[in-house]
Amino acid sequence: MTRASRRSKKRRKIIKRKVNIRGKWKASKESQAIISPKVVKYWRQRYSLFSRYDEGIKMDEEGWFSVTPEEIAVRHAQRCVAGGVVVDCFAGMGGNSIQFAALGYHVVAIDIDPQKVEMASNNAKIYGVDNYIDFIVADFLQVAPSLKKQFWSPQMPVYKGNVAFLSPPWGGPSYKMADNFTLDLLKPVDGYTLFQVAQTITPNIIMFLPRNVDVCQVEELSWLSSPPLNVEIEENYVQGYLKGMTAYFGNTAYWGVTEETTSHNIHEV
Ligand code: MGP
Ligand code: SAH
Repeated sequence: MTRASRRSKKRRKIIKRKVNIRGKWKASKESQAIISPKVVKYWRQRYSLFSRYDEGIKMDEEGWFSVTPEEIAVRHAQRCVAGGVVVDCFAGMGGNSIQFAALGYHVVAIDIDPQKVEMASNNAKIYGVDNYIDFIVADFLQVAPSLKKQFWSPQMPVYKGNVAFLSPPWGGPSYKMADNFTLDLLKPVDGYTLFQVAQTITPNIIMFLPRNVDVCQVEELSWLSSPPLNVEIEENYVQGYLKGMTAYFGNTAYWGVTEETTSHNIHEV
């Protein structure tokens, strides 16, 4: 190879590299173009929301700010009770349903918005778990009473492994304006009503709640049952940032109710 042809080969390589870099830059600009300013902050965290984001994950605006970060969703799934059915009562983009299914649970995923259910179903396919999830477009409050009959084995009507997972709307990103987020601020109904409705399905309830939630009120939910349910509350961090709090009730709680201060029941994850 002559000196001149070596130089021209090197030049071609450099030009190719420049083109590739430009291509990448263009692609990221294009994806930003469809991201509204309201959700850019969440888009920047996309891989902590869905590690397989680049494979075709679909999200809408509410989905961006509401989806449970993958690491936390994995944690929720690990805390379910072996062998049961999980009802994801507010399924959204499927962040939680996917991780429940990935751990082998059969999932009933409910959302009131048909477009969200379509996106969640698409997202579940990307993770290869759509066969383990029954998607339902419905108002959870309306369908809850019928769920037990429909999905529970008639031989084991109060099967101990079933879990109701609640990650309801918190009223948008402005939830953090409250110093103390009280349960009446949850949507579409207050936390007490929601908990009562979930209890018609199972006492094993997991609730994903804002980081500023009133933990005393959360503990009080366990007293809506007689005898009171076990309850445990944990703080959920992603890369050192507190993202939310999870309350585990019934068989999903490792610790029982203490009569001491609430902080005894709270731990970091
Ligand atoms: P955030 O506080 O809006 O974001 O939501 P972030 O990045 O912590 O911003 P910062 O500026 O406050 O530090 C944190 C997480 O809470 C989100 O990733 C969602 O998992 C969850 N989340 C937020 N909202 C508004 C909702 C909601 O309405 N419902 C549910 N189920 N989860 C929510
Ligand atoms: N955990 C989900 C996020 C849930 S956000 C995820 O990881 O993707 C809350 C969801 O509740 C929204 O998608 C909203 O459409 C849904 N929702 C609101 N009211 C509802 C109702 N009455 N019944 C069922 N779903 C409802």
